[in-house]
Amino acid sequence: MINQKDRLKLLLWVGAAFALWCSSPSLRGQSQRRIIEILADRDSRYKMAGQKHPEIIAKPGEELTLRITARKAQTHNRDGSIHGFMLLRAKDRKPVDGWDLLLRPGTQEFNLTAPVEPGEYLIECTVICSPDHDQMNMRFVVEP
Ligand SMILES: [Cu+2]
Repeated sequence: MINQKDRLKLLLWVGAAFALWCSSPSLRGQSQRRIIEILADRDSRYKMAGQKHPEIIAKPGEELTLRITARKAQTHNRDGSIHGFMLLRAKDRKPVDGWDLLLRPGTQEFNLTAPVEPGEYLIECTVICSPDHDQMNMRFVVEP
């Protein structure tokens, strides 16, 4: 026979185990988000390690974590952002919901979902960060 106190203890243990299970994707057998590291550099270019012409290739609706490090170019926005990071559909330049980021100096992480529609996309800087701002862009491809 378990008494009231033991029952409460048991309940707490079950609750704690459940909270742990909920907070850990790997325990649930789900795949972790893919982490993509990007440098938004002081020469008004996006850079990715090992890529001469950086591009991101994603699956439709893929869950991504973008870890973006921003270094100040020449100018910045009033709000302190030094580069932007906006995703547009290439064929009509329609912005993708949730992908209009403003970058502060240093490293920030953004959890984002890739568009579900396969095709070509563009990432562009939205902060006039230097005279070279216009060429601050990179490709983003959603594979079918
Ligand atoms: Cu920029």
